[in-house]
Amino acid sequence: MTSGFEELLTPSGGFCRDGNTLWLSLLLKDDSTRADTYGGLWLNNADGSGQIGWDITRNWGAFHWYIETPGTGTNILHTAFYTTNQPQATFFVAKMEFLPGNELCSFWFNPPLSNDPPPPDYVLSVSNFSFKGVHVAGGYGHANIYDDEFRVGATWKSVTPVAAPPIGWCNLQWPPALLVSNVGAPGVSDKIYGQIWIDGVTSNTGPTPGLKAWVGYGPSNALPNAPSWSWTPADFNVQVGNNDEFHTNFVIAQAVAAGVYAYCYYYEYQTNDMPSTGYGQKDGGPRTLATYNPAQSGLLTVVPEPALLAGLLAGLALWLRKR
Ligand SMILES: [Ca+2]
Ligand SMILES: [Ca+2]
Repeated sequence: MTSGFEELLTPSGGFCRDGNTLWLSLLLKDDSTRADTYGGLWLNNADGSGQIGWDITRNWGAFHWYIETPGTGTNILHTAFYTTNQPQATFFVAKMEFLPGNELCSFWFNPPLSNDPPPPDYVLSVSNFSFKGVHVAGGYGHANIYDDEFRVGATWKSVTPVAAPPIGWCNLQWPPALLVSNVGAPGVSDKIYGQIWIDGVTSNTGPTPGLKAWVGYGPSNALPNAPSWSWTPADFNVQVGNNDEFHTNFVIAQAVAAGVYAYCYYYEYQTNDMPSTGYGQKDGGPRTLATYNPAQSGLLTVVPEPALLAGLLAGLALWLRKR
């Protein structure tokens, strides 16, 4: 808020007097691998009686962001955005129109950044309320719930950041398939390479400040933002023309079941403000969750050691026979 906000206050000193509109935004992220946590952002009732209006929260036992009736555990909205153990943060925007009686609240999850708001993801009538503060909440177990870049303003533009330059192209460079055994000890895969191009940015020699990459693997029938995917940070490897190349290994814990998994790269370029992000698959991208193509992911086969040995012996026998 800049000036004149006193005019927005109710007689009891809360936001907002009827007839005003308040915008609010923040980044939410949950790195916890545990289900027994909760957290998010709550609005504190202006009369001091706890939370009111709505909460954006992650509830105990669920890996999604919710909008909740404060203090009741009753979900008003249940979003499709998984957040656990993922590098992705969720960008949340709320518009609160304070009206006589109930308020009209509109919500966006990961909206595209633009000069004007896109249509909201949800619009709700919320019981008459005003608030005096916000409560960054997290608790139970070992909560790793992050709130960042909290903004309050009078317009969409004042609470939405400027996006970083977009990712022009990115991929999973090599290899298209991997075989790892994790019996007796965690399995270490071959190096996995990925390349990315951001116009006028990655062409500078060496690593790009603010550019990060991860390699993830998970069930081939799940999108890469599902909590069943595991992510490993990748390191800058080498400059390849105008592209930055990253690389890293997977370490496959012994507990990971034998089977076939998908893998891909995820890139995030953060300047001052909103990061630009994208998934890298075999045929290049960037891909979003909406355009992610399972057929273009890498194929990771986790095999029990005896099978790997048997496969190698079979290959050797075939090779000997061909000689
Ligand atoms: Ca009202
Ligand atoms: Ca570079």
